[in-house]
Amino acid sequence: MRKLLISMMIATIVFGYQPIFSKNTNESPQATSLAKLRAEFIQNDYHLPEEYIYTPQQNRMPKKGKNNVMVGLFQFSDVKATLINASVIEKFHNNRGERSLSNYYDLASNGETILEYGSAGIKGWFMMPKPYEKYESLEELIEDANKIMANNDYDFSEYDNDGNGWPDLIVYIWAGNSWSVGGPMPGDFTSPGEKGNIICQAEDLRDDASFAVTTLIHEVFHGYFKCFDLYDYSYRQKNVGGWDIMGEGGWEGYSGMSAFHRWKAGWVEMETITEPGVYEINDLNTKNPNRAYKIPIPGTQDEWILLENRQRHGVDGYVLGCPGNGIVAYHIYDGRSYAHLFNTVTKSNPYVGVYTLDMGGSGGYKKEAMMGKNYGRTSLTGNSTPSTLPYFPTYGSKTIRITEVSEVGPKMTFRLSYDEPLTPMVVVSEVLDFGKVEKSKTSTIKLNFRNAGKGKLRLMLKALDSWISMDRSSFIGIDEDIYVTVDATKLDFGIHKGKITYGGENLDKNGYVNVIVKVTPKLGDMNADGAVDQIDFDLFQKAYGADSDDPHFDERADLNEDFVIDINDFFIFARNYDKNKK
Ligand SMILES: [Ca+2]
Ligand SMILES: [Ca+2]
Ligand SMILES: [Ca+2]
Ligand SMILES: [Zn+2]
Repeated sequence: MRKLLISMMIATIVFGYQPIFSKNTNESPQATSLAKLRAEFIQNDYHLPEEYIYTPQQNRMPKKGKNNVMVGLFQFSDVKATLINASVIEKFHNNRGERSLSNYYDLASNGETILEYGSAGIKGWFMMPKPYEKYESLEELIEDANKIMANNDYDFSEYDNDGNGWPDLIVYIWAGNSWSVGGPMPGDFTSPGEKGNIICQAEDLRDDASFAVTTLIHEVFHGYFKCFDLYDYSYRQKNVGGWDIMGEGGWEGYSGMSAFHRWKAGWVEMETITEPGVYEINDLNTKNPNRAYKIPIPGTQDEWILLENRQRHGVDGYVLGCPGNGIVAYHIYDGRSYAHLFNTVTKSNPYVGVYTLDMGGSGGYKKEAMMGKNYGRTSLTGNSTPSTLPYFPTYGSKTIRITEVSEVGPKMTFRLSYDEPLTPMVVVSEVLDFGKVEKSKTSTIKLNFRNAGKGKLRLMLKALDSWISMDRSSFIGIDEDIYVTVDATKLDFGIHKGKITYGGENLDKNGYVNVIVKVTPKLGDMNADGAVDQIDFDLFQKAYGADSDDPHFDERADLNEDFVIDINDFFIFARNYDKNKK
């Protein structure tokens, strides 16, 4: 056995074990593959090293009115463009009112911020001076591309708002498919460079997609408008669902923009309201006033409820747009500064910056989060699920009560009032995620219930699924921990979702906690035949060295679930190797 392990070890080293991460202080988080970033993040106890947290350079923000973006298209003698240049250029701008980068920002800003492309326009495909196989780094590609632009009548000062003599935003599109050609070809990439921001995108980002305008829009939002991702880099939860192009919804084609990000970009006013009364709220995709409200959560310094009225047209009609029409509520937490990792769950901070309150309880991309009388979803209170309760409750504070939400339309109304916390109010995480559990095992974790109201919580708990059990089914207290166990022996391989419901005499309605578990074979048993043996090793070896962007990536070999198959996975594999097999 020992000998076998040593030979396995040598095999892996010969494959080329690479350091997970090369630290480069000039690189932005987006400059690094997400998979690698995630690996670093998990190894560092769910924190990113300082050098990956960067501050936006506000003086390179586009101004109101017209702004020039410098765009170039490049191909190589050995990697030629497949699209004609006109089909790429029309993803930037076209006169037919069809989807384009310019059109998106025109709509999102209601005409306040216009993106144009300078007097030289968009040209290419320019032929790069060397074949692709001769390029070793992205920097080398960019340097040659810059020279080509300068030699083709691009006046860099036309693209310079901050007066440093360099374009504030450059977009370079590279012929080829970022998966199949390998080498330094970027997929999608944004970097706040020393002189200006640069976005590099492959003509064909993924195996089956031609040049995607929504990816370009997303990257420009990072690179030019200094907005951050709203999805959770640890992938533990969905935060905004389908309601913002910077969230996980972008992966599914939801390409609308929330009031939160339009406010960050300076295109919508956020009106703070605290007085009880009936308020009007207008379609976010209009120029009308009263499109977004901030309602501070009493008893907190930095938590608020954001209300907006979404209607599926304008940018909310792009591709899948937003999931539906109606008032959408978010829990905003300014306790995290708006920067990279603003919306990522960490061990020290389980609460994210922007979280869509999923009033329909549909989960996933939160397709039924919108409220309206027609949906029967007319109230959001301290006792609803989800609720207006703060993440960090202060004993005895008032709670926000949104009621009487009107019929859905471009002009909607709601009533704001406050509840005195005379009764107990449950604060509990909506998701209890067990991660991976081997099929032969059980796993137990703690679920914390806190009280934001007065008096003691009296709760009855019920697991709706036979594979979930709890150390007790009721309690009376203020702050209570329940130990929840999942029994993977009762389940098939794969992801399972279950529910724990809770209710009490003083609550408006029952609440629930979603339980998630991924049942796996014994770690290393890649073909799930009950043994970790030579067959598995052959499979493991094929995937070794891959990250999740790599076609050789095999999820079954990523034993520590960090989206990179490396020496750490190998250690787990070796530990589990079946000693009884040859
Ligand atoms: Ca500049
Ligand atoms: Ca096996
Ligand atoms: Ca791994
Ligand atoms: Zn992003």
